[in-house]
Amino acid sequence: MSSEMMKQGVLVRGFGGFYVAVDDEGTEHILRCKKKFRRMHISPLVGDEIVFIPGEGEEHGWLEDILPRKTECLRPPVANVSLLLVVICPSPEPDLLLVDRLLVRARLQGMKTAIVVNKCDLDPTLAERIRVQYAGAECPVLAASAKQAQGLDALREIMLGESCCCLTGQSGVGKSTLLNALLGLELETGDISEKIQRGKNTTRHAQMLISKQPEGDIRVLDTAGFSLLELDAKMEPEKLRKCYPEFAEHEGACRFTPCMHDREPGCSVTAAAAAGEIDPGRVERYRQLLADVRETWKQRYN
Ligand SMILES: Nc1nc2c(ncn2[C@@H]2O[C@H](COP(=O)(O)OP(=O)(O)O)[C@@H](O)[C@H]2O)c(=O)[nH]1
Ligand SMILES: [Mg+2]
Ligand SMILES: [Zn+2]
Repeated sequence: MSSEMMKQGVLVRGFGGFYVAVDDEGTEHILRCKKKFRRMHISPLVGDEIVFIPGEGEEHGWLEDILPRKTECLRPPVANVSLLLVVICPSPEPDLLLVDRLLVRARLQGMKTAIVVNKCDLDPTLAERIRVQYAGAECPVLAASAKQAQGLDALREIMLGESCCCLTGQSGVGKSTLLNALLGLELETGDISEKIQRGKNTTRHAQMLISKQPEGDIRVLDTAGFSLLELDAKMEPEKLRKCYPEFAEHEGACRFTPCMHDREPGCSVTAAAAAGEIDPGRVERYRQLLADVRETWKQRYN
């Protein structure tokens, strides 16, 4: 095959052993996968930037190459997620331990993060309270109401130009409603799925949606599968504190070095939390996660 026939694109979904790629013009191509990938134990993932040869007529094309991945997740299987949007809302009540777990996971994988406080029509004060708590966390907090179409422009703005965004969070916080409002889609939302599936996640396979906006493309996954994931079983307890930007300036300032900022005497993080310089809730939940990570780390050798 000559190289002039090669095109670049992004994998948006897979089905029955085939893959669907979208090229720069927004055209979809159905592709077969070369055997070499199986030999190399590489599975193409939704989100992969690829090189392919388009099919002709009824013939499907060929997936030729996968470009290096910036990020990679296995559950759900997706590549190149660059921005994780953690959605919370007044009801169901925010689970901040879950939020922090997701932020840690995203950081470990090299993703940027933001918190979206949806349903601000129900409680206009929640977003500001969350903003205060996450002030040092390098995680912008955006207020939105999918129902009343509030805050959507700011949300679109941070999603623009990302190689792939993913909305995550508890069931019922309004992820599907938000995506519908943001991108003019018609994804199934709680009202329907609760009747049919008794509130279960309706989205099983990750699929990338590409929305043409006047300012560029927004690429987003339609899956909620990032929710409720455990921290990586291989995570060293020492790594956890590095996922908290609030702690950075305290590294080396504690009596013990290294300090896990747990219950050690003379801990600078403990002092900063007591003085209200770091949100005490964030520190408390960090310690809960640290206990989890330590436990998992220990059990790994049993
Ligand atoms: N009041 C209010 N309700 C909302 C808003 N966004 C979503 N909902 C409702 O919250 C419920 C769950 O929404 P859904 O999008 O299915 O949540 P998901 O499970 O996170 O995808 C539905 O009944 C929505 O109508 C909002 O901004 N304000
Ligand atoms: Mg949903
Ligand atoms: Zn310390």
